[in-house]
Amino acid sequence: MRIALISDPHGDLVALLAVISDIERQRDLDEVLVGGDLAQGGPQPGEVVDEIRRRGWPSVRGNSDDFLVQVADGTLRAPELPEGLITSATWSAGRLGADRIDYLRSLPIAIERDVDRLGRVVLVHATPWSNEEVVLPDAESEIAQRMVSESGARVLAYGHIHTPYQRRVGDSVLLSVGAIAGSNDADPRSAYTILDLGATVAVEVRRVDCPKVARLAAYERSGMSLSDQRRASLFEPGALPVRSRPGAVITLWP
Ligand SMILES: [Mn+2]
Repeated sequence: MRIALISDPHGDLVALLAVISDIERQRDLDEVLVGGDLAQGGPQPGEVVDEIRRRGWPSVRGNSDDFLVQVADGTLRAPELPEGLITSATWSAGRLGADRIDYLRSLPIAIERDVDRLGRVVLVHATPWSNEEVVLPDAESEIAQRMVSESGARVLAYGHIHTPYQRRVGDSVLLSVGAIAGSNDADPRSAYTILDLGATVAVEVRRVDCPKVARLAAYERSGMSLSDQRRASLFEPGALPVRSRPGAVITLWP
């Protein structure tokens, strides 16, 4: 079974479409699963949600999806949040409208698949117990163990941290799939992961170049305000080291 895992498009349709065109060049994919954080932050929140729904790709619900639902419902209880974030989420929620907000609300916390000869494969946004907690690649082994055991997964995949990596945890594999919009590691390109699952787990991280001019133009057309800092951060490397060689296929188990 071959599954592509994508995550965190954050309303960036240009980056999502660049990743989709790379996915369409892959052979023998059985399924594409989405790790959440679909809409908040980018210039085309509605279009990103529509693209994923139209393709029938199942998604989990990220923390920023919950955030948009709360903003739309008027139930947000977080007075300490920066005003700019509230303004941006209010703009996104307005662009989404009630039907897409209901779709975000309906998303599950986890997606599970049973794979022959391997066992359960689970995708969550951040951890099995929270779609917000941050588990970095070098997290203590106790945390990595808890991730795997709470999900009961042979392979536990997550998004949220915007950097792809993989590690073995006992008899299981823990991995983060990378982000479509904005990597937090030294490679600023979009990242996603392909799993080849059977008696072994083979992981391929793919990095995809996103057309700069089109991406910036989408921000400018949207009318959303984009600080100089945020504009630069779209294309600049992040602080974390790159953990996996793009394109390399790593067989992790058994
Ligand atoms: Mn997130």
